[in-house]
Amino acid sequence: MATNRTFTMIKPDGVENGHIGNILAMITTAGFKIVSLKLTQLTIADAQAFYAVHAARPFYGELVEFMTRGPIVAAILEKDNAVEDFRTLIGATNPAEAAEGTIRKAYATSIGENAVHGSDSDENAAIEGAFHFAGREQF
Ligand code: YYY
Ligand code: MG
Repeated sequence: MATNRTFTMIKPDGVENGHIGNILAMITTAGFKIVSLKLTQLTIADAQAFYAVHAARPFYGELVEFMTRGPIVAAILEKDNAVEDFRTLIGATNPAEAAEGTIRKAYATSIGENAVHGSDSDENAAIEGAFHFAGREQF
């Protein structure tokens, strides 16, 4: 995958609360092109693997439970400087610290239920995109 791509999920809270359309609109308005998109649901094994880097953290069990409780939207996005610009668009992990105009400021309800995921590096964007999408699903 090219390094002008990032990977995102609209998390179960964002889907449950009816924010899919508004969040995708914020993403495309900010200049990101959607190159892969689907509604899906993570199994426990999927969520454990996706967040394996956090396995030793105290919130890991809750995170896995939360991420598997309902459908998510998975997407690969393309834009110059995609990873960094998307992290700016989503805002801080804790919505209490998220800047005005960010997706988490608008739609996150807590540090755990924070509406969206964004990859933290080009390398992880490629890994996370491939976790969710076959090559023929990446346009
Ligand atoms: O990349 P980002 O999602 O902003 O935060 P991470 O530090 O990678 O943590 C992943 C995920 O874990 C976060 O979105 C919510 C949850 N989490 C939590 O529930 N409590 C924390 N203190 C830190 C993270
Ligand atoms: Mg992270």
